[in-house]
Amino acid sequence: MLATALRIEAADGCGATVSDIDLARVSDADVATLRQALFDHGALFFRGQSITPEQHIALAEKIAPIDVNRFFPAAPGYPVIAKVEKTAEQTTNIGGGWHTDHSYDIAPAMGSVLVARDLPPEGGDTLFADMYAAYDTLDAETKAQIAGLRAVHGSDHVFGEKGVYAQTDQPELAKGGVETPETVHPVVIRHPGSGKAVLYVNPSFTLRFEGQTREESLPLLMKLYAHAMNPAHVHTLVWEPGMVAIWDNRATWHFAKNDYHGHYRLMHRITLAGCELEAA
Ligand SMILES: O=C(O)CCC(=O)C(=O)O
Ligand SMILES: [Fe+2]
Repeated sequence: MLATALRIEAADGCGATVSDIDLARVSDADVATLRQALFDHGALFFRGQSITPEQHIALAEKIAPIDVNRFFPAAPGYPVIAKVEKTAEQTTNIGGGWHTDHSYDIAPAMGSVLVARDLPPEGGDTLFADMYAAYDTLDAETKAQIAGLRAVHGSDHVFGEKGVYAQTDQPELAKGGVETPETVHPVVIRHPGSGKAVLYVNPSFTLRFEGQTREESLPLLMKLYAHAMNPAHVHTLVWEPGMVAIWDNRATWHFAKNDYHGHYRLMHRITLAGCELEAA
């Protein structure tokens, strides 16, 4: 099949908008273009889509093998689709802090394909931060300080029996008993798809630098986090019904805003499998 003439335009702050494409029917050539654009831009946003759960699965499988998230409840009838849901009664949302998914895994998920199924009348935007830019714009001294460092990541403090979600009204996310070992990754990774250096620590799952306590690690971690949150490198994605976003977990962070209390929001997420990460 021939590639369609899809258009890719850099979005403000982070990511790119893709138009002139129907995600219900993508050719192999389109997928190759999209995969490279994803690695280069970190996130891709598609307006005006209307894909079924079956088409969502088919699209994800063309990009990468599916990695079923062990903490999220599945969409009824679709074990590989995770429900990212907040009811009108709940006060806590999923992903309501800066993070990148699965950094606690030995081979962290490459990315996600998220579909907007049911949106609140307003609010519920998702922010994306560009971790290539976060690394590139660090001063030379900080770059030298983090070169060769590795960091420990974990999930028990978030998804464990005594973790964050267990104490909220999203308790089904806390799968007590699924003990997850800590994982170590380089602080600056070489992105496996683009070859570029990326800052790979995040406020939700990074615990400390290897060989240091959390207390010893915090001053530098906080400095890196504050730098990465620079609004110049952040895009605010305002969702529309049916809209699709695909992000790369190695090149971006994301943050789901929780500003629509009293309204329902449902997203369908398919997580894409990734690989072990190497130092830049
Ligand atoms: O609901 C969203 O916009 C994103 C939530 C999130 O963090 C995720 O699906 O990984
Ligand atoms: Fe997330």
